[in-house]
Amino acid sequence: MFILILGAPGSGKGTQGRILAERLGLPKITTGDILRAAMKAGTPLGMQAKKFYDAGKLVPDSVVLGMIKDELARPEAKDGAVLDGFPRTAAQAELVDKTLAERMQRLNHILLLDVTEEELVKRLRARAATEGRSDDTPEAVAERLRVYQMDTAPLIAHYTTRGIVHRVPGIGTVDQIAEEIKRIIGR
Ligand code: B4P
Repeated sequence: MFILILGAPGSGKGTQGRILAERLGLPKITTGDILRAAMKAGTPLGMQAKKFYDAGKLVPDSVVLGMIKDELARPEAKDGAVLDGFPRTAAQAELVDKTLAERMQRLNHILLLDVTEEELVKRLRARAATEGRSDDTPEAVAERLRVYQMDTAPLIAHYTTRGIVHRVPGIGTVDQIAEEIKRIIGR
């Protein structure tokens, strides 16, 4: 089973993706974590990504598409995965759809975490104070929210036509939201 967790920055994709992947025994593929690790290690991917990442912009598809292809090709992901942080653009969605279709697979569920902008900003501000992530500055957060609306939110319409999008109220405790996801997926 392939499940995509979709939502604005700070909507809780990482938190809920982790819980869901553990419960279903699926690998979680998180493009943000992969990019952060690459930047930390100073690999060519990390060096290419850094200036976009720090500014809150999407790392260009020309850089990210190959990485996504490699991740989906990993043996652990052959029967399913929780996708956190991608697809995020039309080109990424096309790559994911095509790669899975070639394997006679498809995205089964899309969980759209619905959180107000006010709450998103509050959460990211709190995380900036504790973790100091380089893209949690007020300027980068504003840009990430703008980019989400412009590039990623249109994917909702793309997948809604397939009837696989579930809107999940993303405000409440982590456990309450996880329970709601369990109810929606049915396990
Ligand atoms: P990501 O790492 O994906 O970051 P994000 O979408 O901004 O989400 P984030 O991790 O911050 O928040 P989450 O929803 O998990 O991407 C960062 C950057 O990497 C992008 O800007 C881009 O540059 C690059 N990138 C990544 N993927 C890419 C791709 N496919 N293509 C191109 N570029 C890409 O929320 C977590 C926060 O909310 C935490 O602080 C958590 O404690 C809190 N939280 C969770 N649940 C909560 C709850 N119920 N109540 C209160 N707080 C909660």
